[in-house]
This record gives sequence, C-alpha cells and structure tokens, in this order.
Amino acid sequence: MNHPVSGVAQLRDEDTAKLAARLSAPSWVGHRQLLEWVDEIAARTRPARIHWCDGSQEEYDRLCEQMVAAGTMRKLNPARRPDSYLAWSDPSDVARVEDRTFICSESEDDAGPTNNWMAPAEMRATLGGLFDGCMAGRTMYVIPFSMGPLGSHIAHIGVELSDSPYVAASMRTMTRMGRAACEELGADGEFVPCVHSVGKPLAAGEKDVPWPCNPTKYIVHFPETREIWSYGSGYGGNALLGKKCFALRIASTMGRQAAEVDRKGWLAEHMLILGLTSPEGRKYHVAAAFPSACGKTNFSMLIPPKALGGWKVTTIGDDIAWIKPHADGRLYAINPEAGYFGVAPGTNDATNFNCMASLRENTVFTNVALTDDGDVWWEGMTKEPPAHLIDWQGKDWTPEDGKAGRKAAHPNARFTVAATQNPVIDADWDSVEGVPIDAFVFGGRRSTTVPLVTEARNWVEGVYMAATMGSETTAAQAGATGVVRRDPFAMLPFCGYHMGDYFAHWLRMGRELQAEGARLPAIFCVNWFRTDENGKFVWPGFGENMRVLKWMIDRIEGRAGGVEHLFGTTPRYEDMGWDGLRFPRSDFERITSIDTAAWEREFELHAELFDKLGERLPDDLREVKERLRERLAAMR
Ligand code: SAT
Ligand code: MN
Repeated sequence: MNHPVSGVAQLRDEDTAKLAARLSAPSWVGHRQLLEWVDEIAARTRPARIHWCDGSQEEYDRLCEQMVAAGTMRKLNPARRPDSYLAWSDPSDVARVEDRTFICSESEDDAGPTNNWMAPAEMRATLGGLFDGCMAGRTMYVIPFSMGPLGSHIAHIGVELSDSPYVAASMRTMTRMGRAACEELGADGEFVPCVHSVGKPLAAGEKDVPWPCNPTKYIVHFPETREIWSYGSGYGGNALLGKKCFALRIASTMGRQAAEVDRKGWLAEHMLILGLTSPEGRKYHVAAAFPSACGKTNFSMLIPPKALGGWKVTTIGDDIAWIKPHADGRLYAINPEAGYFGVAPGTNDATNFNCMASLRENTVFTNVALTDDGDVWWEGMTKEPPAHLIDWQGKDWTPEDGKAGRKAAHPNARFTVAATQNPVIDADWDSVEGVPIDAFVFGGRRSTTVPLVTEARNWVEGVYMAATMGSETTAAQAGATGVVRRDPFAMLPFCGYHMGDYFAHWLRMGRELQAEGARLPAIFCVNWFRTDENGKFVWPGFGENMRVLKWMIDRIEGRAGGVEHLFGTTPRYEDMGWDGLRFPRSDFERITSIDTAAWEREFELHAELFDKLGERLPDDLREVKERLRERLAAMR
C-alpha cells in the first residue's frame, strides 16, 4: 500500500507534528511510535545530528563522498570500475562474531544450547551502559527498510538506527530502504527496531579514525520484543541488521510464532533461491541451504553447461529465503534482501561469470586489495596476481608475499552490490507473491563422508538429514577455519530460538501440509567438497553442479533412476548426464561411496548433537536415527 506524502503528514496530530519537527523528520514520516523511539534512542546515544534516510541516489552519493573524505573508502578508478568504492575495515573487525552474539529470551531454555544467552534484564543493563552517549559527535542515521518486496504479504519492515554511514549506504543496496519503506509503515504499521553503534563516541574536536569500532562487541536479539541491538562492529552481518539479525534470527522466531495461530507458520531460512528453466520451457524453483562462504552466491548464478541442452538458471536470492505456505498448498519463497553481500576471494570469470558481470560498476568492495591503476583484486580473481598491490591493510604487496602466505585480500573480503545488476536475475525475483518451491537442497562443506547427492525418502528423513548436517568452518565467522561442526540447516549461528523447537517447526509444517493433501518439495542433501588424497576437490563444482540439479528435477518428474542407500536415493553413474564433461566412473564412485566406518562415527556426532538438544529434540528424529543406524549395521 502506498501512502501519498500529504496522507502520511495528515496522520500526524499536533504532538506528533511537534516531535517530528524537533527530530527534523521529513514530511513522509507519520508514525508516532517510530518518532518516539527515535527520540528515545537519540536521548540515550546523544548523536550530534539525525539524518532520515530517504534512500535516494543523491543521498547514497553523498554518503559515499563523505566516507571518501573521512578515509573510510576510496573511490576506484572510474575508467576501470565506475561508481565503485573500496573500504578497508579495522583488522579486528572482519567477520561475524558468533561468540558475541546473544539471544536474550526470557527463558534460557527458549534460546537453547546452541545460542549464547543472557537474561534480558541483565543484557539491558549492559547495553544501557554501552549505548549511553555512544553516538556522541556522530550522525545517527534513521534507516527504514523493507525485507522483501514492498507490499508482499511475506515481507516485513524494520528500522535501523546507526551511527555508521557505511551501514546506511550498504542498507540501501541490501534492502528496499528509505522513504517508500517508511510510507509502507503508515501511521501505525509494525516494524522491528534495530539499534546499531560502532561504539566509538567522538569528543569535541576529536579526529575520527577511518573504520571506527570497539573491541567490545555485542550482537543482541530480544526475540519476545523483537528488538535488535548491535554494538562495537561495523562489519557485515554484525552491523547490517536486516540481514542475519532480522531476516534470520528474529524472523525465524516470528515464523514459528505464527504457527501458534495458523498451525503452519512460515520459515526464515539461510537459503539461496534459484529458478531453473528446462529446455522445454518448464520452470522450477529450488531453495538451497549452505553455511556462510560455501558458494551460495555461485550456485544461485551458475551457468549450465551447454552440452546439457539449454537449461537456464536465474537468481531469486543468494543468501536468505522467507517461505510461506499458500492457499494452493505449495510453499512460496521470497528473497527478503535486495542486494548481495558476497565473498570476493575465489570469484572469477570461470567460477562465477555472472557475479563478475554484476560487479563491473556500482559496487562497494570491502577488504579486497587495490591495484596500481585504481581497481580491485583478490585471491583467485586472475591466475597471475598483479606485480604490485596495496593489500587490505594498506601495505605494499607483491606475488612474493603471496607465496609466503600473506593474502592481499582478507579471506572474508566482500562485495556489496544491488541484485538488479545480476545479468541472470529472475523475472520474478521482486514478485510480491514469491515463487513456488519444488525442492530444498542442503549442503555442507565436507572433505569426506557425505556423498555428492542424496534424495531423502520423505519429509521426516529430509529434515533429519538437514538437522544433522555438518560443515567445515569458513572465514565468514571469526575463529578457526576448517573445523567440522554440526550446522543444522546451515542455521547454527542464525536460529533465534531452541534448535530442537526449530526442527519441530519444520516437522509440523510438513505434517500440516501433508494433512491438507499438499505435495511437499523434495529434499536433497549435497556435498560438492569431497577431496582426494592430495586434498584436491574431486567434483568440478560451479556450472557442473547443474548436472546434479538436473538429476533432482528428473527425480521430481519421475524420470531419473537411482539406488537406495543408507539414507536415501543416490544416482548411479548412468543416471546422470555426462555430455561435455570427462568425469570418470571411478571419480564418481569416490564421491558417492558410503564408508560405513566413517558413517558410524558420523552417527556418533549426530547423537552428540541430539543429546545436546535434550528433551526438545522431536521424537521423530530420534526414531529416524535408530532406523538409519540399523540400516548401517545391516550394511556391514
Ligand atoms: O557477514 S554476513 O553475516 O553478512 C555473511 C555471512 O556470514 O554469510
Ligand atoms: Mn549467509
């Protein structure tokens, strides 16, 4: 619904008008509660000024100019990379901080054993101290944004108050931000309040640093009151609060709560959404969950091998999906975001041509290296690195440094770019209805054990597979990389409530839909990352993943063969199309084999997770585990 400016202004009574004037709110802000909240937060954080973001191009350009002047970003050579910028963060502020992320529900049990918890009152006291005067000397940006297409019944609105111009500018790219989102709120619409500060107040006359942040960091969620508070970081998911904090942690709790009313609720998932058009012109939609920095962006934009005969992949989303049952019994998904905050290292014309094309202009790069001609570079962008670079910490870099193991770009370096720049954006990516999902795919990064692809025999076993997923950690989260940890549904750091309840929510939604006679999406489990004895990936991945997608669609259509193994159906070599790819049967066997000893250990790890989740683990999943273990024993 659109509210004309005068309409919103008319909604103001006299007091509201006074408050709006005091806060220098533009005429399109007519939401009393929003004004009161901004007033309250400003009183606590004491910014030097307030800026209401309208989301215009002029505003974006001005923010960027200001950041260039402040040394936060530099403008790239317009001949090489038009309208693009490079930001280098503080070296201590380069990734999400999971150990500083809190779910502050009233009851500790509701946050569950996989989340950090603190009592809300205690956390509020802590935040009270931290936020007191924390925006001194800075501008507080009021950032209204819609997660999802404006006017979609699956979308929700948030407002972020942030003292970071980098956040304000990034939110314009990553969400539908500004005046239209605020008008959508009208006079009394619901919004999720998000407060963010880099935690570096400026004393009078104090000179700012290029990337202000604070060694003390808190990323805090109050699920009952649906609030987000973030302190001390300016980077990625720590600071762009629409993304992981709202679109996953808070939204996951909202989706489950909704089930208390309508029995089904909805899902907020760490999933890309892609459209798949067959050579005959039939359209399918796949939602796929992978942990951070496991190639979701690549998968969502992949270019199918020509030899497969004219399949087309289009992108609806690259990171997050909000999924709701429709009246027709199918699950429809929207991408709540409007941009991509993707991993730069490893991206090149061969691994992701469409992504590289998206980044040709109008892009903000963070923590990549600077070339001598004012462009960007990162590991893997070209075969040969340039002879000289300035690395992400501002130091000279040559290929010799690279050989010595010093990276020019931080491994979690990112690009921020509008989805509309993607040459294979799906025609329905902005649809208010969303797109109907045909298949769910779950994938971890596993060098061993997990086969290339398995189709679950049914919804419950699919939920089991997703629930017990493991993955080797990446640079997207602070801490060690390459450690296998359980990452259920790729949601371990993103589920806003008890993981056992989350599994139950998935199971209930499946049960309810089936009871209504709906055909549920098929569930598949994949692993692109099995390695050989030299640590090299066996499966070529990227565009060749289309072969796996094609097998999935053929299964859904009842066309493709496969064999049943331990926990589902897997293709035989002859069930997949190999035109245009030399991939020997021996390699295929290597990445699809089931090593019973490895699976016995794997089940121990499943059991460990289940024990950790305790009483809230649904019985259905315990039963599946027992059944699968029996099958495994029978295989020996
Ligand atoms: O920094 S983000 O949380 O936005 C990226 C990621 O971890 O997926
Ligand atoms: Mn992600």
